[in-house]
Amino acid sequence: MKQTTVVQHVQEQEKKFLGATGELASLMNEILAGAKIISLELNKAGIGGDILGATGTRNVHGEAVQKLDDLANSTFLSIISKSGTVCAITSEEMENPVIVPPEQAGKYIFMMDPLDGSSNIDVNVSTGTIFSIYRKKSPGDKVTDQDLLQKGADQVAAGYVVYGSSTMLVYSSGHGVHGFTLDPSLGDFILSHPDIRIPEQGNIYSVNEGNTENWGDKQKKFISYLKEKDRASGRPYKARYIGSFVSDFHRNLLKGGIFMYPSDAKNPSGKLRFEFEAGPMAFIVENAGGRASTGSERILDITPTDIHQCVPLYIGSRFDVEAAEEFLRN
Ligand code: AHM
Ligand code: MG
Repeated sequence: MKQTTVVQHVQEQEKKFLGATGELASLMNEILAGAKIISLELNKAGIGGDILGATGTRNVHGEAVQKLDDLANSTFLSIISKSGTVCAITSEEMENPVIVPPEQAGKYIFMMDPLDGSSNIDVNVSTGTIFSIYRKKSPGDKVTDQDLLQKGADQVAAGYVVYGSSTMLVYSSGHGVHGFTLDPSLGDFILSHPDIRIPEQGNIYSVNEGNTENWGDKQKKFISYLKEKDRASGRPYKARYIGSFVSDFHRNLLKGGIFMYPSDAKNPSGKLRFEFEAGPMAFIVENAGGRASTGSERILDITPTDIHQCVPLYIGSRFDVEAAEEFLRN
C-alpha cells in the first residue's frame, strides 16, 4: 500500500490549489523536524535530566513558563528561522516577534504556541503545538503590522501536533483537513486521517466549569441546557475537559462537540490567544465543516490589534456552536 507523507501531501496541495513553489512543503518539513524533537523529549520527560518543572519565570501572559515551553520555543525558532521560508516568527512564549534578516527570509509569517497545555506535562497528559502560516503582505523587506496582525481568514495554512498516545499532525491549507500519525519506526508522519469532517452535532462539551461563578448568566444557562435530559436533541451532553486545548480540540474534531473558553469576570476576553490558539484552530475547524466564534463574531473575521490578543472562544460542531451563539444572544 502506498503511504503518503506530509511533505508529499503538501506538495500535491500546492500543485492542485496553491501554486507550486514548494516553499510551503519545505516549511512544513521544518515544522515536522521540530515536532519530532519535541515528541522525543516529551517521551523521555521524567527520566533523569532536568527537563520537567517550571523555569521560575512568567511569560507575557503572566503564566509560569515550563522548561519544556522554553525548549519547544527555542527548537522551533531555531529550525524555522533558518529555513529560508519565513520572514517573521511570533510565539505565545515571546513578547516580541523575531524578524529574520532579509538575506535569509522567505515569504511566510509563522505563528506558534510551541507547547500548548504545558502545565499537563509533569503528569503525563497530552500536550500539543499549534501553528499558523500567513503570507507577507507589505511590500519590500520590512515586516510591518500589516504582516503581523492579519485577519484570521487570510491564513495560508494552520495545523497542530498532538503529543498523545501517538504523535499526530493535523493541518489544513484551506482544502480539507488531513491527519498524519508519526510512525516511530520510520520517523515519518504518515497519512492516517484523510479529509477529516467534524460531525454536524456532537454530544460533548468541554469547558473549565471551575470558572462557573465568574461566568455571565447566559453562559451559565447554556451549560445548564447542555446538561438537561432531552433525548430528541441528544442531551444531556457529556463533559470532557483535559485542560490541554489541542487534546480537547482534537477529540471534539473527531467525535463532535463544543469547546469553550468564554469571557468571564476574571478574563473578559477569555484566556486563549487569537494568533496562537483560536485563529489557527478556527481555520482548521471551518475547513472540516465546523464553526468557531467569540459567541457573537466569527473568529476568522477578526483582525487582531495585538499579537497577544485574547478572544472568547466557542469552537466545534456547527450545530453546537450555533446553539451557544443563540444562548449568548438572548
Ligand atoms: P498554555 O498555552 O499556556 O498551555 O495555556 C493554554 C491552556 C489550554 O491548553 C487550555 O485549554 C487552557 O489553557 C486551560 O485553561 P484553564 O486551566 O484556565 O482551564
Ligand atoms: Mg496555549
